[in-house]
Amino acid sequence: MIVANRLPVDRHTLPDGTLGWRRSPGGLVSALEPVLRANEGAWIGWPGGTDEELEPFVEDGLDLVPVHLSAQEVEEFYEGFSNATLWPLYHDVVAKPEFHREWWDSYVTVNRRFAEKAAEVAADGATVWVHDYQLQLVPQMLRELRPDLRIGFYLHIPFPPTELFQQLPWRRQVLEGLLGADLIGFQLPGGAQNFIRLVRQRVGHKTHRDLVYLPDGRTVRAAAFPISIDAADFEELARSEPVRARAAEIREALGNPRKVFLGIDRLDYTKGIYARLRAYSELLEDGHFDVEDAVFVQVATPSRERVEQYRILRDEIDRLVGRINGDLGKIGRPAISYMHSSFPREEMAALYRAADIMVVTPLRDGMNLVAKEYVACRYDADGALVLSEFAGAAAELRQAWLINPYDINGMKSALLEAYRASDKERTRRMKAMRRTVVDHDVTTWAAEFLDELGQVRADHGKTVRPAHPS
Ligand code: GDG
Repeated sequence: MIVANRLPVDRHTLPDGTLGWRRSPGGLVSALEPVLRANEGAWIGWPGGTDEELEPFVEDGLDLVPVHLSAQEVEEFYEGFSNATLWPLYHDVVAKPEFHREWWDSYVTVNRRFAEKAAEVAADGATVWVHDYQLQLVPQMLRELRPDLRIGFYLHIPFPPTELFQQLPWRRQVLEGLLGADLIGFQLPGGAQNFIRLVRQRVGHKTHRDLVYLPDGRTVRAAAFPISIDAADFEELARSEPVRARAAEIREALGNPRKVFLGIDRLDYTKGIYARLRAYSELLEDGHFDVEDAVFVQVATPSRERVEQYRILRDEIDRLVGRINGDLGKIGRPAISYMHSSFPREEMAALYRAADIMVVTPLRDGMNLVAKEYVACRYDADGALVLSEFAGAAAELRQAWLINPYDINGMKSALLEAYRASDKERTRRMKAMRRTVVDHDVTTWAAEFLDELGQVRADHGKTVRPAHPS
């Protein structure tokens, strides 16, 4: 069973005007879908919206179990504690986290609702995989209700260093919440180490390497499982005739410049969009190339638009792009081609195909799937990736042009190097990165986590108790 903040489907209006469901795009859904089907599993999550309280339903053969959120809970649990407290705190405090006691209360209430729903639906001895920062209390709450379950937890975002995590007024409760799991997965070994250290310091449990020994005899393992993408699926899409034609059309529409730079991000302050565009505009100002030679295509997918920090960011980027284009653009030749919208997957693949240089410069990012998707789409082993050292992906994609996103001059040099790189150099780097992405795709990721989850209970856990009383 999967427990995640959102269900893997979105509401949409059918041609006859009635409401239906559409599978939300994304690697996580594709990776977990076959596992769920093979095990007759269910997916528990919020269906979006606050109006109706839905009953469990089946969509395209998947058992979906909705958890209802009220408008106030969306504000306090989701936009508040999840996205304005935990999100900035876990991303190096790049924005100031807000701490409000009523947001925390709502986080506890909603986590309990998810746990109760999971306890109600899970079969005896089932494996439950809980996802991400919105649901960190669920493992412990669920274990109390259903000690027979095997519980895994995966954090998609970074787990912060102890110095930052300590700011959280409810730090102990969060650590104890997570410790309800048998296995806790992080993107990088550093996150797992931060967690183990905190558990030792703050909760006082004994630890050894990646294991935590609890007083009740249970053992919890914390380890890294870097997430990936469905690489074959992306490559197939990129190779398809319509996507190739669309990629050519995009370059044509941009005026067939020599080089196309590309950024694709949720419009989020962790993604480093502002500094990236500034660095690029300075290269134009310095005269390294001009708007006839190159264009920067920036797609900023609308995100969390009701959270204040995100509204401020949107205005800042709007102003910056306006200023750069006003200062440096020519008729029919903007310096930056900026879109604040989201696109279908086919269009994303066409953009990846159309781009010579992919620019991924987050200030902090758990993994960054966009970097891996770009690599997967470059089946001709051409194209350059400029990648922040502070994205989890940098641990695997060592052959990218790695940059420190706080160092504007360093970023400018890397962009220029990527712009000027020889065919041979680009191919050498891209080939190596493609091997990494193809060898370790999202299916391997899910299989490794679930295998390990099986092992932990067998090796270190208490004997699984008999079926829970029904
Ligand atoms: C979190 C962590 C971690 C984006 N715009 C459109 C669109 N996307 C897709 C991309 C990619 C996904 O959204 C974004 O994933 P990222 O990894 O880049 O970033 P987050 O959303 O912050 O994800 C991150 C991830 O979880 C997984 O664990 O890597 O570090 O922050 O797949 O392609 N897809 C479509 N239209 C768009 O306009 N169809």
